[in-house]
Amino acid sequence: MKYKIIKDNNPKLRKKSEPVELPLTKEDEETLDFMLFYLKKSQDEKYAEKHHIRAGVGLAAPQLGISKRMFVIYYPKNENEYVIYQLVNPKIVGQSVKLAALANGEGCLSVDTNHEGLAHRHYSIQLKAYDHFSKQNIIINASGYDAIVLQHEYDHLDGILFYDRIDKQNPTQPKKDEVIIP
Ligand code: K3U
Ligand code: NI
Repeated sequence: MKYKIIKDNNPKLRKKSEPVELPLTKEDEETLDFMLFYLKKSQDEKYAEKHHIRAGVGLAAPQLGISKRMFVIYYPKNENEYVIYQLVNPKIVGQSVKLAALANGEGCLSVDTNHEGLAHRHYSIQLKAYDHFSKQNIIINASGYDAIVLQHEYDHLDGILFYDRIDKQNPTQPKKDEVIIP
């Protein structure tokens, strides 16, 4: 297998990733397409069980040991729509003062140990990127769960893991006016 998800004991996961040259090379396109394929398959219960993989809603290139600023997001928005992005050189250009965290904490395909606690993030963000899925530059205005997933993946590009954002002294204490997402 050409691609393998690396774990948090691998120092590559802690590196700041490099910007990607546009237009994309065939190799970068192949990586982005593999990441989308992987996420789709990971959400197919039978496939995931057979191949011993965990379900994920996002995957960043550094998690494959590839130090490039790209990540992919794939999850159902409602009964007939999916949130699908294959983002290249994303940049967060705006963020709310208001914070948010998932009530049950976060998980990560590169982290096998349990890290309980609130991972504090911005409640809403504005992000600019080139999207390989729609083949255009896009601006995403996201809030709540959508913004949390984007920030989790974005963090991977800067070598940051979700448990870095948990207050180790008070792991379950919300910040002032923080939105706790069920
Ligand atoms: O959040 C996860 C999930 C899986 C199936 C259904 C619903 C949710 C699994 S963990 C996950 O998807 C990470 C993926 C990672 F680590 F590769 F980046 C992304 C993520 C987890 C939690 C909050 C935000 C993003
Ligand atoms: Ni992760």
